Amino acid sequence: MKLFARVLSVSMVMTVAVQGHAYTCTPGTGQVALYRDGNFSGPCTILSWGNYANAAQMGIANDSVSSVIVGPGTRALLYQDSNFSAKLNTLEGSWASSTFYASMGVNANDSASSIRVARIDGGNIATNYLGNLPNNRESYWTDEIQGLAHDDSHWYMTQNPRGDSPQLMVWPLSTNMSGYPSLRVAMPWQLNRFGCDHFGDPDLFQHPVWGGLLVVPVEGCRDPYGDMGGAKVGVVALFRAADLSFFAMDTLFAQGQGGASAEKAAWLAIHPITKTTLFSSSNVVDVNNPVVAYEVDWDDLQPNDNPAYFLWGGYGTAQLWDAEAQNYPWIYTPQGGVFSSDGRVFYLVNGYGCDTGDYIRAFDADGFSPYQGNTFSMRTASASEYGKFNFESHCSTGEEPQGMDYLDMTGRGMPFSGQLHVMLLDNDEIDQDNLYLKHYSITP
Ligand SMILES: [Ca+2]
Ligand SMILES: [Ca+2]
Ligand SMILES: [Ca+2]
Ligand SMILES: [Ca+2]
Repeated sequence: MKLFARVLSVSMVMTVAVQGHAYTCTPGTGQVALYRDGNFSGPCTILSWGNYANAAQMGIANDSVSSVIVGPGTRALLYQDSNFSAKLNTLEGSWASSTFYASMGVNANDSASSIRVARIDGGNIATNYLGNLPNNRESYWTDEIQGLAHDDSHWYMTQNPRGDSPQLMVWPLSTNMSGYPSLRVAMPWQLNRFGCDHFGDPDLFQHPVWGGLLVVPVEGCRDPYGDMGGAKVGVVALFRAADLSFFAMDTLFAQGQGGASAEKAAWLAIHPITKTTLFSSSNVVDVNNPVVAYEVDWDDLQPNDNPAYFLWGGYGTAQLWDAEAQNYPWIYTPQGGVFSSDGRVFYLVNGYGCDTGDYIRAFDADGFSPYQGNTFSMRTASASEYGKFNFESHCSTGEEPQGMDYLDMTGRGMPFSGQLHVMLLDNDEIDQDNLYLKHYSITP
């Protein structure tokens, strides 16, 4: 917590210092200014929309950039090597004004050797790492913690503690999580009877009749309709946000269509604009196993303890495309997914063990159509111990990304800041797992 408070105070000081400063290089719309020294000092250059493959083209000494001003509506992609190799930083800001990056982030100072300057052709991405809060929190409620969601007053979490039933819990939104959840309940009999054994990263839907519903992906259930020959399936379970009581369930019938596991469902995300499209995937996302979009029939939903048909689909899909690498990345063990509140950016975090990579990837989700095949193009991915979009993860010691949520905490007077909130778990062998909740903002 101390670390987080320190990060916040530094950024506030920086904001004050920025005001009233006269800059040698002032970028306009579609431009960036690169400075040799920190805090926008020393020799500088202004670059317009385009690609600059080496230091000579950038017009500034190689491995020298220490601060950047990004003009309105502009995105700067900085690379450690020439010819756009080894992504260093994705820096962008608001449409209305310039954004000031007074430093380059972890291990990224004096490193840039090529740069792309682009228009923001998608929503703003929350790539600015603020810190952990809670930081290394260990408690009965952090062991195998899995996912995060919110409504206007509360956080909701899922957990699969070792040697105990999967759990749901709720916290006031104002908490710093140094205490204990205000309510924590075990997996109910309506799911136990099917042998379900895992809660994933949830989302929350405000139902006009039934009130807040926590929407949870659940794994390892025997098919509740009994029409899959005893095979296990992933399901969606709904719980009343008010008391975490069971409400209804249905199967994620399209999981594993491309060969991935049909019973895996580690995350789901409800589209924040349509509110009737629910996204999920199995344990692999690749060209054969796209993210699946289910249509949710909220209107006919009734509270009951039987399998209920509320998920439908034609069904739409989202292929995840990496335009820079020109491929559909193989994303193993997705752990959390969420949309920005305007629906324009889709975030997916994955990883478990050093061979799969621990990444937060951000995709352009503009123009999504729920009944068609869609392509979400990747805008950037996090790095570990590098740059502004730092997702520090030590896979060799068992650290594992978990669920995520998107909520703009600006101006709420809450312990956290930022818009994107991502869990990391340390997977201790001998005692309870410790939780790091990482926070990312759109602008520094
Ligand atoms: Ca420098
Ligand atoms: Ca370099
Ligand atoms: Ca979530
Ligand atoms: Ca521990």
